[in-house]
Amino acid sequence: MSRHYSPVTLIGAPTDVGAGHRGARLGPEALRIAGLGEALMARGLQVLDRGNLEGPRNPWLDAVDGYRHITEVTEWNRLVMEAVYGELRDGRMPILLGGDHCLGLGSITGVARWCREAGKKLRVVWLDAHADFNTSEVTPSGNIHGMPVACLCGLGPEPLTHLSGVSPAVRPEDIRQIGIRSVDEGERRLLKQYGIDVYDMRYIDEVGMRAAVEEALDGLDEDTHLHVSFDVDFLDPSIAPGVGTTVLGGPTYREASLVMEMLCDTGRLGSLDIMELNPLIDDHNRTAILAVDLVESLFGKSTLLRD
Ligand code: 5AB
Ligand code: MN
Ligand code: MN
Ligand code: MN
Repeated sequence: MSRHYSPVTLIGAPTDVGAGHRGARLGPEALRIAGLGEALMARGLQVLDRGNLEGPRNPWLDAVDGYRHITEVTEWNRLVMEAVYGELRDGRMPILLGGDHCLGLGSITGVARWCREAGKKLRVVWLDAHADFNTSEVTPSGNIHGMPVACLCGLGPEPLTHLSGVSPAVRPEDIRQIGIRSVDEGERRLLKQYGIDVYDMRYIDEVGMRAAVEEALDGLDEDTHLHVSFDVDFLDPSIAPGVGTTVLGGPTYREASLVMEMLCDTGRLGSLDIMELNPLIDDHNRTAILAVDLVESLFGKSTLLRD
């Protein structure tokens, strides 16, 4: 299926300031070396690689008041928000190369800001083993990569919840989470309280990936901007070992390919994050190569022969 896409822009965000392991700062380079830009060009897309954003270094300190590195996390998110928003304003599709997933906050805040201005609806599909809905009170780690979805929904510290001045940046009902299988206790309560639509692995086992994704995409129309936030730990660690926080029991290669193909089929993809890749704990860059393969499916590569 060929489809018209806006030109895409790669934006590297080389930091692990929100994570519990160091190494995700090397994610953008690993994705480039795995051939992300070339693969998209081979699919007929116009690709501009803007190189990497430059933000504060990771001071690697303990949590203060339930947060690690909140100042640095805020600055990185501000940079990401401006970069993502700027691309959309210029009619381009931003692809954020993480970097840890705390930056999903800046990316989606930038997307939401643009959607408000353009009069578009927003649907966020969050592919992850984790719900990333912790707060300073309930976090087991203080790592802010476990908090971006809560911050997007207005729950969190002011500098993070008000990155664009508007809070909540995203309405909870515009978010769908797929692949979830590791949720902390307090986090579970908050997810319920905020009514987040979670397609956890148990549900996927029971109804199948196709039905889960169909439900998650229900109601998408031509006025909807689809943002995909792809935490690579969404995938089963047997195929994707190169992430800091692996959780057993994730989607197989076929299931993940199906998700990407179904997201592609909507024709509404408007922005993408590829996050949490940590080449230091990978095996010869295989997780980056897999991520590139799945992104190709998101942009139309398919094994489907029947119409
Ligand atoms: B990721 C954990 N819930 O808050 C926490 O990889 C893990 O962006 C968070 O999904 C994982 O520390 C964050 C235990
Ligand atoms: Mn995540
Ligand atoms: Mn995760
Ligand atoms: Mn992680």
